[in-house]
Amino acid sequence: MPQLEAIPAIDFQSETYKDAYSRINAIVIEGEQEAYDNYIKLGEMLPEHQENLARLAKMEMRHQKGFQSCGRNLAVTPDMEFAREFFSSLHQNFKDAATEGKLVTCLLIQSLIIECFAIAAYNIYIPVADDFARKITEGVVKDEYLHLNFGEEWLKANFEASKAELEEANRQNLPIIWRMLNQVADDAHILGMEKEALVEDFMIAYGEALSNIGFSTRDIMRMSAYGLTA
Ligand code: Y39
Ligand code: FE
Ligand code: FE
Ligand code: FE
Repeated sequence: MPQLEAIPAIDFQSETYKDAYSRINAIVIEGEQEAYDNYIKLGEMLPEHQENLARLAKMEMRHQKGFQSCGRNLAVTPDMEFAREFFSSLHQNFKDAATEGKLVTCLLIQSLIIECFAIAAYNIYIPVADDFARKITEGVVKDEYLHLNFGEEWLKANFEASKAELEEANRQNLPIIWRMLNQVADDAHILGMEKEALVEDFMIAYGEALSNIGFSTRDIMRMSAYGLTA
């Protein structure tokens, strides 16, 4: 159901809330760590952008510290083992692509898919967050648009040469995002975040990114729904 139709008071101290938060908070902390690692790796693959990519990596480190403080503020211990497992498929795919020198695939995984996932999750979280976490998340989401923009700009400038690899990387990795979303839907719901809203925000951000890079509306429809029912 649309999440604005009714916003019941959320008890941030209830055991139910804190249990769900221990997983979602861990996912975000792990995600920020992997984003840091991925931008460092991208800097090695793109020496002419290394300085800029190191700045993006540093932002991810700050995000991680911010979200760790959100967990502490609620006296929640993040379930990091769950989070590492949650990211393992994407993590492996990024690692394999980096080993094979597939820069375009690495950019699609981190700067498009993961950043759009973060943008959707953070935007949907802000209105239902506790006051402390809301302020932190508002600062973080601004940075995530910069990260998405880096990937868009590079891929746009190299569109013709990247197109085939982007399509293949989308085919391999987008279904993983839908699976990840399904895995956290129940916990997200407890935090006041509806799966439908997350899917919608992700689709909008990802579709806009593909459009900015140079894909046609027809391509975007085909690509962004890939694996949605998986
Ligand atoms: O670029 C970034 O900072 C991305 C790593 C962060 C990803 C966060 C993933 C959020 C998914 C949470 C799902 C909640 C429903
Ligand atoms: Fe609901
Ligand atoms: Fe981040
Ligand atoms: Fe980011």
